[in-house]
Amino acid sequence: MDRRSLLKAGAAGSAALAAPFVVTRAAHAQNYKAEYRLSTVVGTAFPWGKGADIWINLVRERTQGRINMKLYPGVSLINGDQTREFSAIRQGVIDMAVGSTINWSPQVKELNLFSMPFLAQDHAGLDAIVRGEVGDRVMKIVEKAGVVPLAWGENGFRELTNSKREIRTPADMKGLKFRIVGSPIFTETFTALGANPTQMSWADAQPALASGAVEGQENPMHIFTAAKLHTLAQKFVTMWDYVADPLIFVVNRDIWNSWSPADRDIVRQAAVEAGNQEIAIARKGLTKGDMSMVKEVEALGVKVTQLTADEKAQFQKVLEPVYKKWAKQIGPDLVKKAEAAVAAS
Ligand code: X2X
Repeated sequence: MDRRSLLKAGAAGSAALAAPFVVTRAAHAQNYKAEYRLSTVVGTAFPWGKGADIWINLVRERTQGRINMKLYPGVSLINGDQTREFSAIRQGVIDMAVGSTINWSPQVKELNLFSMPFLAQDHAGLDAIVRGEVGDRVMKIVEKAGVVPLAWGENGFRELTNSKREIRTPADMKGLKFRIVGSPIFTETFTALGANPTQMSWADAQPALASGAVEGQENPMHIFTAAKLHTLAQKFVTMWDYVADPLIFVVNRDIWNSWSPADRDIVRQAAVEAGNQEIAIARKGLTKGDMSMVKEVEALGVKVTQLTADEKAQFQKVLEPVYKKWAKQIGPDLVKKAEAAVAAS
C-alpha cells in the first residue's frame, strides 16, 4: 500500500470508528424537540403549578437547555378535560405532566386508593403510604399502564366548602349540591352522605359555583385561597381531611426513550427535588406546628370548622359501605398494605 492509500485507509478507519458517535449525536439532536409540553390542571399561583415550574427550571439549567419544557396549565392541551389527561400522555398528545391521582384514576383503577375516605387521616399516614412499599407498587402500576413515573408531589387534603351552612355532621350535607371530581368513588361518597353530587371539570366548577348551580365543592386549602373560592360564594369550610390526592411527575414513554441516559437521570432527579419542594409548599400553614392557613382563610370572611376525631368518625361510619366496595375494586391486598402502613405511622 502506498502512502496515499494508507492515509486513505486510516482516514476511513477512523471515520468508521467515529461514525457511531456522530450518528448517535445527530440522532439525538434530531429526536430532541425544541419544546416539550407539560400539562397541569392549575398554574403557578398554586403549589401544584409551582412544582411543575421548579421542575422545568431545574431541567433547563441542568441540561443547558437541551430539554426545554413549557407549562400548559388548565389541561389546555386537552381542552380542560382533566380525566382524559392520562390517556393523552400515553398517546403523546401531552409530553409530560404533573397530575393528580384522582384525574388519572379512570384509567388506573388502583389510583382510587388515595380517594378512599379516611384512609390516610393525616400527613404522617399519607407519607407512610406514598413513601413506602404501597407507593412503590403504585408507581410500578402507573408504569405498566404506559407512562414513565418519576416522582411524587401533593395536591393536599381535600376539605369541604359550601355557600349555605356550617357542616359538622353528615346530616348537615343533606340535599346540598356539590361539584365533585371525575371518579365514581366521589359520586358514591357524596351520595352516601345524603348530598347531591355532580361530576364536572375544574374549569366548569368555577362558573358553576359562581352562578349557584352547585353550592359546594371539595379541594385543598391552597386551591381555596389561590382560586379565591370565597369570591365564588364559598363561606363555609369544613376541615375533615377525608382524602388527599398525591401528584405524580411523569413523562411519555417515547419521549423518555428518545433522551440520552444522562439526560434521563437529570430529568428524574429534578422531578424528585421539585416534588419534595412542592410538597413542602402544599403543606405550608397546614402542619401541626403551623396552622396559619386557617387564619388566612378566616380573614377572608369564611367560617372554618375543624372537625374533632369523633366528628370525623361519624362521617367515616356512614362511608363504610363505600370504603368496603372500593377496597374490592382497587385490590384488597393493596388496601390492606396501605391500612397497615397508616396504622404503623
Ligand atoms: O379538579 C380539581 O378539583 C383539582 C384541581 O383538585 C384536581 O385536578 C383534582
